[in-house]
This record gives sequence, structure tokens and C-alpha cells, in this order.
Amino acid sequence: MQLMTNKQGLNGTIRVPGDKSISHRSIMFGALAKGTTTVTNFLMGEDCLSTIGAFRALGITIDVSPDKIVVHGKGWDGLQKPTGILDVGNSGTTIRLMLGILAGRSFDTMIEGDASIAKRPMGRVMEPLREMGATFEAKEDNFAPVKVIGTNLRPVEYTLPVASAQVKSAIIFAALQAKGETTIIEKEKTRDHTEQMIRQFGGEVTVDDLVIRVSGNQQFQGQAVVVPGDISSAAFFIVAGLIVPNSKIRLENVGINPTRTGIIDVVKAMGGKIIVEKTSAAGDEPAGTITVETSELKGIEIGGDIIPRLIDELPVIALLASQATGKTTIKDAEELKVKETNRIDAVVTELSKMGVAIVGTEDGMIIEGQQTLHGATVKSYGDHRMGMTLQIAALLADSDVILENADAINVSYPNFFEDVASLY
Ligand code: SPQ
Repeated sequence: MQLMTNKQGLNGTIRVPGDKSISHRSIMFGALAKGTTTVTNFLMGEDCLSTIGAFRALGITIDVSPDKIVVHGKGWDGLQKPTGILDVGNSGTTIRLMLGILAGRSFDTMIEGDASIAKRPMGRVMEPLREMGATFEAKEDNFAPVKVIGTNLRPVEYTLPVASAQVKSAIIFAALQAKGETTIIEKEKTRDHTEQMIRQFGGEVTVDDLVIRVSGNQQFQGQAVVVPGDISSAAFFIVAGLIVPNSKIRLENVGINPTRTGIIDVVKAMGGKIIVEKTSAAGDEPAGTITVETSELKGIEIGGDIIPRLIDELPVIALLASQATGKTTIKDAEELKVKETNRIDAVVTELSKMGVAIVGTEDGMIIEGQQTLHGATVKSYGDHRMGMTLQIAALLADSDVILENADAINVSYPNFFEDVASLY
């Protein structure tokens, strides 16, 4: 499709859709709890619908209406052996967290996803779960489809070799079913929505900096979950507002959990005009209004423990850097290679096509600033975040930008193009 351009200015207010990570977890906890869970501002993107589909296949009734989702949870033992293979589509969060849930059930399950999922490593989740007694069969012992052979689990003390909320969460879901206390030691602090939701659903978890302790045999009660807007979706408008001349964009009801706000810190460090006003806390999840304006930006170095706090925003941050003065270096971000696509290669290839001087490194990218963006035919690699990054880049292009496979955006932001157009 032909992407929109705009050098005159983007102005207005956007309410980005619900947070993807929190939406997934609301269905999971709702299904594992006893009683009714209602979820409002749920993200109706393809990934979260895959999670709903998986739990329906496991025997959970989930009512979907435009204003809310109702999950009729039956407790852990309410999950039933599915008749077919569970299909997670494009969703890494669904498959990895489900491995932790299914490992402790009393039945076997086959779980698979699309071509991208079939290339993403599952060994990182299966390894700690095997230490807890879990049994899996997987392609090359690392890739989906995975057969989960449900069994009784034991607690573990596990130090994460990678900074990953998905691996951490899979271990937590297994630990909740084990007999005794599990200790998880994170490499770096990652998004903590699973920990927050345990508490919201009446369970217990203790967190002491990087050390998480979870007891087994925990039972949950249904809750009302209000999902804040997704800061990873807001990121595209944060960048657009900063780089398109004469722009001012207000983003309402954005989740500002500190484990997710690395992009705000980066924008401030680059000299961008950004104001964050805290408005509410939905459960344990804080939300606020973010306002950005066109800004003079300077290149910086991005690395270390901020990376997990902005990992999904790095493609669009690379674009932001291309419009700053000076060079920006992104390092310690080798995890980008195992996302929906290799996001280091994809960003470097596609932004280069548009004229950006950018090189990939083993663990990140180096981006030259003050780049003129040119028209090109670009592709999303089936990765929603690539597709949206390229639309924001196209705004400043001097001629037509054609995006192949734009549908990938439906994974996390079905109304993205309409929201961009609303700012004209
Ligand atoms: O679900 P999926 O496909 O893995 O989605 C992504 C994304 O860009 O939307 C990653 F590709 O987000 C992950 C994120 O990168 C969502 C997530 C979570 O909800 O726990 C955690 C991060 O992944 P990881 O591998 O660092 O744990």
C-alpha cells in the first residue's frame, strides 16, 4: 500500500489501543481464576485474539463484545485437554507463557504458530521449565510446534541468562502450580505485568530488586481489569510528533509502568519536548497523558539496563535518531534478533532503502543523524512494529513510499492508519 506523507504538521489527540502485554495476561489470569473476570480496553489485535482462541480451545468460555471481554474462569483444574492443536498465530507472548501454564496441567497439548513463531527460540523457556520437571518435544528441541506433556512441577531457583519478561512469566506460571517456593533471578529488570496481575487476582509474589519469589498452589479470584493504552503503540506517535515539523500530539491514557517507559527517558536525553502527566492507576498499572511537540534532537548512546524497558520501541527509536543531530549508538540489544523478525537486519535494510546512513552491529545499530528520507518500496517482514515504523518514516519522505505486507500491523494496532490520518 502507499503510505501517507506529511511535512506540514500532525496535530490532535489519540487514545492508543489497550496494552498488548497486559491484555494477554488478563485472559490468562481470568481463565485460571475462579469466577468472572471482565476486561475493559482490551486490545482487539490479532495476537490477543490468539490468546482468547487458545483458552477457548482449552474449554474456557470467553464472551467478546465491543466494550468488554468476559472470561468465565474455572480455576487451574478447569482447563481441559484441547481436541486440536493450539494455534498462537504470530504471538510470542502467547506461546511462551502458555508453555509455563500447560507444563503443570494433567494433559498433553500441541502448540504451534505461524512461520515467524516457528523460527523464534522456545529453548529459553523449556530449559528452566524442564528443571521444574516439565517435559516437552519440540522441533530441534528449540522451535514450535511444541508438544507439552503435562506433569506435576517442583520449585526451582533459576537465574535468567537473558533479560526476558516472557521467560520470567513462563517460569512464574509454572511456579504457581509447583509445590513450594520458586526463586527467579532476573538479568535485568523486565516488564512486570505478570507480577502485578498476580497481586490483582489475590495471589502473592515478592519482588526484591531482581529477585522474584513465588509460592505454588496459588488460587485466583476473578477481577475487573482495566487495561491502559499501550506505550509501545504510543511510541509511533511520540516519534511522529517529535520529527514532523509543526506538530503537537497528545496521547491519552497511556500505560506508564516504569518497566516500560525507557522511550520517555530516551526522548528526554535527546532533548525532545515531552510532558508526562500521571492520571490514574488501573489496578497496579499506572496510566497518564503524554504530550510531544516537534523538537531539535541530539544523538545519544542507548544501552545497558534501559534496553528491556524500550526493547519493542527500538525500531522507531532508530528512525527518531536519524532526524537528530549527530550519531546515535544502540547497543546491548541482541534480543532484537529473535523478535517477529531480526529487527536489527530489518531496520537497517529498510531505513537504508529510504536513504538513512545506518549500520547494524552484533548487538544493535549505529545511526547517523540529519538524514533526508526518500521514497522507496519497503517491507514489514510480517512484523507489526516494522510496518508502523516505516509509516512514520514515510511521513517525511520526499516521494512515494510503498509498504509491502502492511496487514502485519493488525497484530497490535488494527486502527493505526486511521489514527495517523486523524492528525492531519
Ligand atoms: O508477543 P511477541 O510477538 O513476542 O511481541 C513483542 C512485540 O514487539 O510486540 C516482541 F516481539 O513483545 C514482547 C516483548 O518484546 C512482549 C513481551 C511480553 O508481553 O512479555 C515481552 C518482550 O519479549 P521478551 O522476549 O523480551 O520477553
